Amino acid sequence: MKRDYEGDRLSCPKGQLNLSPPAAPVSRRLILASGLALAACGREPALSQPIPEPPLKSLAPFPIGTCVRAPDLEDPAYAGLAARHFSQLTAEWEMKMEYVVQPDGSFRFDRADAIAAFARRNGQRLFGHTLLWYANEPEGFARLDESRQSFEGALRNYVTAMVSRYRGLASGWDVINEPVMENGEGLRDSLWSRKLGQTGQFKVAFEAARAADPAAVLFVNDYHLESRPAKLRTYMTLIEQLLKDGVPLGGIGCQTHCWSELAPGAITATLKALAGFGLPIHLSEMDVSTVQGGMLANRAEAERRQARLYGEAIEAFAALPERQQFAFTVWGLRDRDSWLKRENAQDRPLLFDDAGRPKPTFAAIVDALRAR
Ligand code: 9MR
Repeated sequence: MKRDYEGDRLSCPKGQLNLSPPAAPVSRRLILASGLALAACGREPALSQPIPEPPLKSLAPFPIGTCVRAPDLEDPAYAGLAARHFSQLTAEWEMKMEYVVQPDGSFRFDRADAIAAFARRNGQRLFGHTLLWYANEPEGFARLDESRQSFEGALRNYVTAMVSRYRGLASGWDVINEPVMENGEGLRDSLWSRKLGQTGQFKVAFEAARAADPAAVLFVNDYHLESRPAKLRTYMTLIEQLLKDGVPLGGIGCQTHCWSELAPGAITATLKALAGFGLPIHLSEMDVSTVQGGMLANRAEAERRQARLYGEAIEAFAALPERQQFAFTVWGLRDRDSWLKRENAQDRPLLFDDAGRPKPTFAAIVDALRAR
């Protein structure tokens, strides 16, 4: 169905807010092992036909996701990896306000729609990321300096537009992203908290999302929970408070951006602690930097530890009660696609190398999935 979204804006030209909801929604080890097995029965694979690695999604009993960027889906190699291995897609940045909200207050959905269409074609779930984020304070909102009521109305309108547009395809949404301060000593100050109050911002965003799609699981999501105890404590206190306030929080995100030197066991302990609330858990953005933490001098060791961390994360996730296994998501496909590689070209944080070949991290995941 073709829809016209020209009318979706933060506010109408007279400065009055458009509060009406929009229209209805629209291993390496493994490869060697298989080769040896075939050789043993006298049927060696021809060199020109490498044994394909198994699709991760066929091995995982829970949804397994990655983030993607719309223009990259035009590249057959990238699209092939995304479709073959993953059963859930998160937009890396094209469903954020920074892309969607234009300076004049209008919304653009072209790239999010392209990702949604790709997911639909490939029988994948879409995960919505992210509605309210301290790092996104678009001009269109910042200029709304009228009464609190109009700011709140504009935020409700935005959340309603986003969530209802992908209703039925998006299994869940990060409603609040990264609410906890870097040092873990409290909640972040942002445009949203200043205008609506710490509690008010959560209430508005969650309630609008719930009304727009009662079936979507609504998440709070944060990072460095496994490496900063203060951050985990504050995050858990916030979750407790949201539940006490009756906010329709339905799931807990644990981004899991980490580095090779992270202590073994930290990811497991964090997931266990978060699972104590009984809500679904999304391990939502995993990558393991091989350069952060100073291991650059010993790349081989960094990569061994990195593979072990991926394996540990899968084991810990698979050990959660089944009803709490929302999804396990890695933050990108090939190393060269990673935001970390843009920060340090030497980094190799993901499951596939620059050429799209599976790495030992991939094998570690396969092994952990098979060992369940
Ligand atoms: O990986 C994302 C990068 O490409 C974007 O430029 C950036 C800003 O939108 O966001 C990155 O993704 C972040 C995610 O949305 C929230 N958690 C941290 C991720 C890495 O910075």
